[in-house]
Amino acid sequence: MIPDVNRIASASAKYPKPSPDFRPAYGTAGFRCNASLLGSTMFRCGLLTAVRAAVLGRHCGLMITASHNPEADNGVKIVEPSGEMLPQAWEPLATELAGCSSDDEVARLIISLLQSESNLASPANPARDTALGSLAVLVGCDTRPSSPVLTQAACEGIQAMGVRAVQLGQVTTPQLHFQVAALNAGHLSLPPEQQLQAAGQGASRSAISLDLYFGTLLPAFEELCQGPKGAPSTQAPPSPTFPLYVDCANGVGAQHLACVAATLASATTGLHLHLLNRGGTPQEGGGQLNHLCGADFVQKECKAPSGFSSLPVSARCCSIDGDADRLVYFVVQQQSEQQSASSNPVTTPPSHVSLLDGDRIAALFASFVSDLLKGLPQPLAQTIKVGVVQTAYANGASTRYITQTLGLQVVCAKTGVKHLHPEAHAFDIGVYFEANGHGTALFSPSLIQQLEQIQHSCVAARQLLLLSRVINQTVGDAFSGILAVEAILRLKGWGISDWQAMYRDLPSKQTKVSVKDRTVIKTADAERVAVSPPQLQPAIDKLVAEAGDQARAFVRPSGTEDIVRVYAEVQTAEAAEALAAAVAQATCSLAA
Ligand code: 16G
Ligand code: MG
Repeated sequence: MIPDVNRIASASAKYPKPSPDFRPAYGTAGFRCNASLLGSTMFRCGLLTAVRAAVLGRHCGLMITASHNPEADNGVKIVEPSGEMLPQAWEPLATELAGCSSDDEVARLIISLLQSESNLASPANPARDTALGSLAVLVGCDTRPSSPVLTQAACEGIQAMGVRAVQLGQVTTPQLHFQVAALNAGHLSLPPEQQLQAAGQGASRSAISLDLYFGTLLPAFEELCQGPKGAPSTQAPPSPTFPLYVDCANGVGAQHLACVAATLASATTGLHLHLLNRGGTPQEGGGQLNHLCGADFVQKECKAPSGFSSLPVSARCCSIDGDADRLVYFVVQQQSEQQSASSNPVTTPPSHVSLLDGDRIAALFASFVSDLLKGLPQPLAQTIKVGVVQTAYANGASTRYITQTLGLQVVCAKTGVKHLHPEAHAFDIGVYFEANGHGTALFSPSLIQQLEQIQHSCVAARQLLLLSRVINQTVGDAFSGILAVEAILRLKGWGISDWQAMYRDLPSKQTKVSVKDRTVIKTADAERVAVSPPQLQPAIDKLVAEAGDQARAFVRPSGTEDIVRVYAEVQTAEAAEALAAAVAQATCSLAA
């Protein structure tokens, strides 16, 4: 089962590092940098993912994307058989492998890893007897021009290990996670080898269809929207059609949403998706990936994405990111509200938006789950543990709403999906979201089993089950998020303004500062307290105390950029600006 060291070394020779000192780190979002530097990293990630598959005796995944970053960047993330992220214990191994100086070093590290990890495996571990050729790594990519070449590099790494590389072509990150989990659960099967070779020739052709993915989400959405059978007519939707304007970030989400838009519009749900920023080639008039659009732009700038300034008044809008694993909703403020003087669309600055961010999506999900729990029989309802996982960036008003109004537990985790996701597993229903729109909800297998037993006699149990199918539980998924939000708003009989009225965000300000070495800043308590340099937290505490009631501020070194991020939240926008500026200044002088 141990592959040939020479075969690995000679395959590696085709993908030299861009320079001897190139040592990228597998960080919060995997490897990510300018695409032209990534050939060796991608090949080596292919090797490592194949090792991971071999050690576990199960199929894994590899997603080639740089999400919301500029089009010239690219990146890669490794996906576990369960559809979850690579365990943190393996991240330093990925970093070490990407930094190896020679092809021999790469091959030796891979073989020693395979041997040591396989030895660690228990006698019952299926990996011991699994032939490498029966294992697969599913490879997906987004729409970046660099994706085909990098996909090829990753596939050659996988194949050098004797594992099958299965190209899914252009898929969203959550679709890739879903497919990997479904394959391992036996809900999908691998195509024959000849079909794989044919699919490999065209990067946009998927070797495994997405029928199961859409066939899980869409019927559950449709049934959920219908509401409890025999519901009073007051709960019926106020209008037969529900227009939703979707900013697709000129990314991979556009093509997949376009495939299901007709089904959604014609189904009983009447959800009419108007897809904007759909990408495509410049000749077709397609906009550039993530440029002046996408969830990151809208959330950070609080501005309407390109093409959204002249929509119908109060149009319901949402924005996804370049790989469709993030979602925020928004309403464009009218030009009159912004006292815009110019009527020239070229010079008119983007309109401001009222944002409904990840915190608010989490609050909506949690509120719906709370409603349904009331419809479950006792003692089941009492035993179900429901919680919400947030980060320090969650607006204090959302945390207060979830704890005080909904009476649910809130846990604060460190920034990054890999930190929130495991915390959500501690609950029977664990909703997690970052303010930036990354998030999902997890349902424990034992709860699912109990709900299945009573679903025919209990409407609330059936609805919770449907919610668990609409939501992609492997990772945050913008499509799932759209379907869940739309179904919940409909069932609650709510418009955007009702959703906004749940709570009022405290004004907040985010800023960033550059310091010589950001690693001198160490944090504790889910990044809410700076423990180093020692004078920093007392300085922040003093500034926060002076800023008044409900003030809060923290700093943390970014996991994706060479900067320190600063967050401040107070009762007025001016005070938030001032507090953020003062904390930034203290950080600069104390972390110099
Ligand atoms: C990555 C993370 C995101 C996090 C962000 C923080 C994933 C899939 N993505 O984009 O969750 O919010 O990094 O970036 O985990 P920062 O460390 O630069 O603030
Ligand atoms: Mg993303």
